[in-house]
Amino acid sequence: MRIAVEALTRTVTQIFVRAGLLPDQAAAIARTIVAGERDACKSHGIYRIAGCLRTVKAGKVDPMAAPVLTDDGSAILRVDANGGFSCAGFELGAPALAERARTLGMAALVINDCTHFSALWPEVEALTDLGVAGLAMCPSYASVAPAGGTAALLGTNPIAFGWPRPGADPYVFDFATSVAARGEIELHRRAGKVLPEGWAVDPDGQPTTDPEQALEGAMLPFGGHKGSAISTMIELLAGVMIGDMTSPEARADLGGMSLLPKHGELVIAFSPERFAAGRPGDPFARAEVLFDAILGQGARLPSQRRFAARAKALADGIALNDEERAELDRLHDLGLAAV
Ligand code: NDP
Ligand code: PYC
Repeated sequence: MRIAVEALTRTVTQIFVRAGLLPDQAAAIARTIVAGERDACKSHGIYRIAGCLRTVKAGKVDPMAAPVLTDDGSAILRVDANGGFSCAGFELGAPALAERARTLGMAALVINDCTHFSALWPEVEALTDLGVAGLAMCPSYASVAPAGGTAALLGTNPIAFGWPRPGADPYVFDFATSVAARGEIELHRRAGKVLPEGWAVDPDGQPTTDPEQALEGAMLPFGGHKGSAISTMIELLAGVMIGDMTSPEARADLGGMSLLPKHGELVIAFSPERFAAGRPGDPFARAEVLFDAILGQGARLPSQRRFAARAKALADGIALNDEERAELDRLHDLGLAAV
């Protein structure tokens, strides 16, 4: 069964409105979730709806929150999500962020006090659409052991980067700094599949391929000590530095990991033209030389798989199985009583 992107967006928006969210929040969340499903990023697609609703029902996120943007004219723009989800907060701040980066060369958007569940590529793509390069990062909740450690401490801490390519899809990467996103472990658990070796340790710190044990124990950082250091940097820049919660604090605040975490996010935008001013060559043309060389070796660019899935979904609709359709109907009809 295939469903058009617009129709799925309407359905998901209605689910959130019926669950008591302000229409602006509901629509922003629906756009993000449907983008995940459209681009074949199942770990942050419609499967996330139930978790969002559980977090609303538990009173851990404010369904009526309206984000507020504060702009003192400096390079740092601030959005207070006021205890709501991050999506509407990012949408509020993104145009001002891109504008400030064009004016100053670079600028940062700090989002505080938000519940965060989403992939970051929709955000860096929103910036490349506005003609600037973007870097986004956030903590999550303690679920990853530092390299050499045995217990959950760091978050799965995603980091995403986007570079605008005139006339082509942007260069975008977006990944968890754990070997895989926690959402992937959950999807393996639901499908009754074992995990690949090297993803996680059990509660005793021993390697495991059992998703249940992994969820109770700890995931591992990607790239050993290198991923561990990048993840720690994210805790510092997008937690400590912006005066918001680190992953261990977010987990303690939530009292577990069955709900979605509340913390902050840091998004930085750069104007390639401003940085390259006075230097030889056009930065966008020079970037294309690099991308051509990568592709010329038979390698693919990150997000190429996603853009291909998007093109198919826009042409033919998004494929949902019977179970997924039934779950959407259930969430729509029962609202918060479904979770
Ligand atoms: P993946 O490992 O699936 O993908 C990471 C990136 O690498 C993607 O940009 C992907 O592009 C690219 N890629 C994959 N294979 C190749 C290849 N062979 N050559 C070139 N590029 C490649 O991502 P993760 O599982 O680590 O993360 C999934 C999502 O989870 C992310 O969107 C992240 O933001 C989100 N997340 C969110 C968290 C939160 O707290 N909000 C926490 C952790 C993760 P492509 O998509 O085209 O394959
Ligand atoms: O997939 O690791 C994850 C995740 C954590 C919070 C939102 N997504």
